[in-house]
Amino acid sequence: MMKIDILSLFPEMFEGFLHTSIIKRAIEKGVVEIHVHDFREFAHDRHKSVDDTPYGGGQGMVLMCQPLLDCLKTVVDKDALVILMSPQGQTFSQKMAVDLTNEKHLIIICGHYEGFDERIRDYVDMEISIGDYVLTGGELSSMVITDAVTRLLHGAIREASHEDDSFSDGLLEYPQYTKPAEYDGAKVPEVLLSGHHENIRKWRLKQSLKRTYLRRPDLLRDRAFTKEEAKLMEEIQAELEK
Ligand code: 4GY
Repeated sequence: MMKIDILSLFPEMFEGFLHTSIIKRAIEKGVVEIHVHDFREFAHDRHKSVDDTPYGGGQGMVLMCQPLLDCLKTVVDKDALVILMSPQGQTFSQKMAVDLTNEKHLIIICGHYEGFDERIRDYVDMEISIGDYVLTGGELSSMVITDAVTRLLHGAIREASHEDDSFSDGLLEYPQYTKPAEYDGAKVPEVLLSGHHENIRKWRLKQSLKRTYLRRPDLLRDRAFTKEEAKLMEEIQAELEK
């Protein structure tokens, strides 16, 4: 059982997320325990302030240490990995999601509107960005991390159903089809109807390689190709030159 505590000024943003689909089921099954904490509750003044003007002047406000770190103290334990969501962190990846499944307890800090007092980082183990763009807050980012990690935990989804994911083997997924065998004149590739499992496996591997080569060549840059993959790559390049 993994525990995830999320510190946010907008706990209502998590309502739909925690009560839908695979995340809802993972919580019901006891695969993960997720709690959202409103750190505004730890503000001491009558306006419940969580931010203040920046020293040195300038636009906007800065999240202050006290409410956030007092809230953190109520959830932290010896097993906790404290994560700060920000565009200045390491870019999130499937590998990071897999690595995080080894943790017992994640604490994820979400800012909103403004930056963090730099001293908050003294209490943080890891800073993660979900990509090079700026959101209004870290809430969506924390849901991205929580979602990607939770679905990998044992019992969250059908075992081995994530071994075929794009990225799990460093390649994009092959094209998939379901009934009917012909829709509006567009046919399902013959090999998939053949029942010939070895031919299907090879076709899928080739499609994965081709799709990755065309859409995400960066993923192939330092890949150690198997003999079979190297041969398929030559076929793909020859076919594309025609
Ligand atoms: N990108 N990855 C991100 C983000 C919002 C101002 C600091 C991101 O993770 N978080 O854009 N966060 C900002 C808003 C305060 C967080």
